Amino acid sequence: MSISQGFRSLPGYFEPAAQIRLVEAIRCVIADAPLYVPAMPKTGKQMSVRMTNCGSLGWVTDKERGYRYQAVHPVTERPWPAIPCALLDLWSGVAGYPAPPEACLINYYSHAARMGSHRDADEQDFAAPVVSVSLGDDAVFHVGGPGRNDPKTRMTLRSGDVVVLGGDARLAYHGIDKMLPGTSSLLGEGGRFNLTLRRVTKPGS
Ligand code: MD3
Ligand code: FE
Repeated sequence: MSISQGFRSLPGYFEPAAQIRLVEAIRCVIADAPLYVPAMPKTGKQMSVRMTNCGSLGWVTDKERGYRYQAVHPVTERPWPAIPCALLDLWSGVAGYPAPPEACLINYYSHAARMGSHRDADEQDFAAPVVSVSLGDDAVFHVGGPGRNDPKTRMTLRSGDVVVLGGDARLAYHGIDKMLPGTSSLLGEGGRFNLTLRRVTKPGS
């Protein structure tokens, strides 16, 4: 089965100046809602990616309560900051969905970080796509199909790239195999931010 129907890649969607403005907005979010160390459900094994969110809901995970969306930061217990306007505009432009995103998950990858193959299935509304923005160093990404063992395609995600995951691709397995250090000068500290915009609830529910 092909995921190509719902997988839309928009390489270089954000030009360099727009990437710089987006990073500034993300740093403002992180000043209010610091990156924290997520842990796997049950085992408590720490993930190598650091996370935070903006929006009315944020995706979090810890040993005791597992994967979920919640309205407050797990450490500060404050509401998440608002989603920056540039990201709401992005959603309006590419999502093809009649309601705004509720969550923007911010993942930070150091050079050693990766993300194992998984599906994004904690949302109530799979009719809405996931919209992803990459900022900073390149990363090798894989996407397969709805089954864990379906054949995978690998590609490089670069700074400024946007990917829209809808249709068949919405529930495809995917992950980040490795970082390619030193491939971008956008972030002084190196590494990579990935932003994923998501609709969590069905509009009007
Ligand atoms: C394909 N993030 O946060 S973004 C995640 O680069 C996540 O941080 C990765 O997977 C990252 O859940 C990949 C691209 C992406 C996002 C969602 C998808 C690809 C996807 C959902 C279905 C299929
Ligand atoms: Fe994912």
